[in-house]
Amino acid sequence: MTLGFIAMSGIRCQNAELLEIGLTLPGFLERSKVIASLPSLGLLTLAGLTSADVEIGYVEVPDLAQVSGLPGEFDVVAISSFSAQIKEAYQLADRYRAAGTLVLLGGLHVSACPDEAALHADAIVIGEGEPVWPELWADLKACRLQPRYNARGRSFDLAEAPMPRFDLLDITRYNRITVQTQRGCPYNCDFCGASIRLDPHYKLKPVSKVIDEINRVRELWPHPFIEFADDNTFADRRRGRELCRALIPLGLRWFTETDISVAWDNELLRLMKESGCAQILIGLESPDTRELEGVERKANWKRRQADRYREAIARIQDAGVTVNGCFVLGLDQQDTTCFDRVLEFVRDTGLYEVQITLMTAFPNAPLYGRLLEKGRILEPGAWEKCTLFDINYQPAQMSVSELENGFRELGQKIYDREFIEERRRRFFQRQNELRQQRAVAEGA
Ligand code: B12
Repeated sequence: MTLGFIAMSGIRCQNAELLEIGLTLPGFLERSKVIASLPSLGLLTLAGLTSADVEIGYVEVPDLAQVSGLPGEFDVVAISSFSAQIKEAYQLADRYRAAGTLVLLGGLHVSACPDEAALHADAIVIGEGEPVWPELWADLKACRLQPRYNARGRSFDLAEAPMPRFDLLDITRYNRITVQTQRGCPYNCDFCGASIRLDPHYKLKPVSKVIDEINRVRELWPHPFIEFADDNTFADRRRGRELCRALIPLGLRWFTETDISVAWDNELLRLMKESGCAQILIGLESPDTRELEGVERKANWKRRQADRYREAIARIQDAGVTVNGCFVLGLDQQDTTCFDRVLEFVRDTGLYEVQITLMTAFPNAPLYGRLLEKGRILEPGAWEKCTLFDINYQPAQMSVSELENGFRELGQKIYDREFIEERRRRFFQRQNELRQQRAVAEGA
């Protein structure tokens, strides 16, 4: 039997003007170029759980419009899903089913909208794939495939994680490879549509397993750049230190997403730098305490951190780790003055990298239900707008065009080449100063 893992890859943006600007603004472009070529770790992971008698292929489809017919012939296909590309995934699923191929659908969007997805698949998986994949395949082989496999409530223990099939990739096509060290997040942000929506637990993969996975990547690519496909790598700082210690001998360069609390752990910062951390991405969301009210739903955690954002960024960057500060524009507490505040904050702090996105109502996030109830979702079901660069809801204190224009203008300022270079220069100058100070102190 042949099984094709089909990744709907690439980046998405419906707003033609932003897309156009994206092509000329280095900041937008650089990050897009870097991330657009990441493989689907979810599918490689399921491939690692698939029995050896199944012949496996892995295909990426960055743009379905460029594919006439099918991107590969298989008996069964497993297609992954994010909201932004789900309509393409459904089209492809329909094409495969018309050709007599069995279609399996899973992933974040399918888990959020199972009834919709079921119309395009022979079987769907809700939640994490691992807990139900072996059972699904046993049923499939015995010709008793069920229409739904629900993994909710069957939290997968990452100590049991299979080795992702990195060997299925043409490794020369990628500038980074993803490895996952944890799933979930101890916090619950209103707009978050990431892995916490598959399984609510914050869970960690044993460090030895992470290292085995990286070593597997290194067999294919001796000096890889690793992007951890995590939601909050260092929420557990003790284990974070353990992870970094184990990474040091590998001589890697790596990137991850985490929260601001790393700033207060000097030992962790030192180990991050020593183990090759090139950058951490932190969801700051807004520089303004008032605007962060209620964003984190469990304990208003983000609002409570904001007063110390400036000091925290300085501490992390002083440790030699660059910060990619992420801001969400269009929060309910924001009015048209929010754009200037973000710009000023970026200027003051000298954030090395900045990512601005529009608040987005993903179908699996609490925000979506809240806005739908209030009639603020502009076009229910327009999942193609779930790109972080398109507006799919009525902002509370701005018009849609005010938000769109403010966002575009802020992007033009933040991604202005000179401004980027100025921030980078400032980072390296400060590193030099600190090096000199250390040399003086050591000499004394
Ligand atoms: C790596 C990544 C990418 C890569 C994806 C590469 C690829 N082809 O998969 C790239 C850079 C291309 C990318 C692009 C985009 N991304 Co992205 N990305 C991520 C990131 C950082 C990690 C995802 C990951 O690898 N998770 C680990 C794997 C193991 O989990 P998983 O994919 O969910 O798979 C598990 C289950 O879902 C399930 N499963 C998945 N697929 C299938 C299929 C079947 C058949 C079955 C049975 C099970 C199953 O089993 C897996 C194991 O349990 C997350 C943020 C995060 N920290 O999670 C954002 C994230 C997924 N991205 C997001 C977004 C918005 C985008 C873009 C729209 C951005 C843009 N404007 O272009 C595009 C969409 C592109 C597209 N083609 O759809 C959102 C999605 C929210 C949502 N609900 O849809 C996230 C959560 C980030 C965020 N800010 O909210 N992204």
